Amino acid sequence: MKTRRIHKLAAWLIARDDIAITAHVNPDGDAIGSTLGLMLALRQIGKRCFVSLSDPIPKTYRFLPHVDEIVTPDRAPFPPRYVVMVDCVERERTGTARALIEGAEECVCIDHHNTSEVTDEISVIDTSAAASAELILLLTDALGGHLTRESADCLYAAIITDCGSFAYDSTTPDTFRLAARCAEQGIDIAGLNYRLFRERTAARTKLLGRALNSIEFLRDGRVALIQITLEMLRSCNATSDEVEKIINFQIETAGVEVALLAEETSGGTRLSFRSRDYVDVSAIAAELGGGGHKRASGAMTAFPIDEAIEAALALIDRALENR
Ligand SMILES: [Mn+2]
Repeated sequence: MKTRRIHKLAAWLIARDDIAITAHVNPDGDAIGSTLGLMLALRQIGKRCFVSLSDPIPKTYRFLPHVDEIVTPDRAPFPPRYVVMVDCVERERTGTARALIEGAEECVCIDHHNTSEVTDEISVIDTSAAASAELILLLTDALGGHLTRESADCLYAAIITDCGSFAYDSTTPDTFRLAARCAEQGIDIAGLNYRLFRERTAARTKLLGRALNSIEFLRDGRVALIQITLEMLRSCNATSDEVEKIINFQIETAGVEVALLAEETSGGTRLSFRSRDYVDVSAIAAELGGGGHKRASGAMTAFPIDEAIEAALALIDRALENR
């Protein structure tokens, strides 16, 4: 089934040219690595194509090969006739790249998220893939291209970001098989892992220290709370980017069911939630005007930090009681 669809998409691409490749806003490792991987495969078979993303590339991914060639949609090198959306299916999720899609003759998707939106005959949606990059590798084969050290770097980076270095439920035997094919190209496995998951700026390390020092365990240790104030960010010389991942330390504490991280901003409070087993934090975030997944969610509120925490804790308490 999957193979047949991928061959159909490959045939569609082989018959076309002048292609833009895009992905969702706030691009992650899979969005960036998969779009670059597809660009390299299409260039191998002589296609004119480029990658265009609405938002800037986060620092973590800026070492990937060809990442400098990614342009914002207003700087497209030519008006594309066709667009491939990677790692998302909703046109709105591509941000300003929507203009490219609207100016093109046709747009298809290749994605692994659960969705019912796509009904065309060409797009490939496969929720069994741990990353869109798995599908891009199979598409590379179907196009008659081959992996290179550069495309393997991009696709391996994409795979390990989405499956948490083979730690998430989404990891399948195929994930390992496809990652192994990347490894055969001589990629720097330890180096990629370090750059994508472990390397921190000094500011981030300092902020982490202050944050962990201030952690509060509430509700018999079932709730872990961290507050990041503007003063903490300033004193560590850290930016909002550097708050990311601190919440993992909270939820990875034995006995904790819900982690709440409240970050003070100039316009209010950003709340992040994680849960371990049973609390649906997407519902909690939704009540505060945000959203996300059952185990990871967030909301931006206009409340000052104390009030935002109070509101979030009331919802968390209700969820813990309703178990
Ligand atoms: Mn993905």
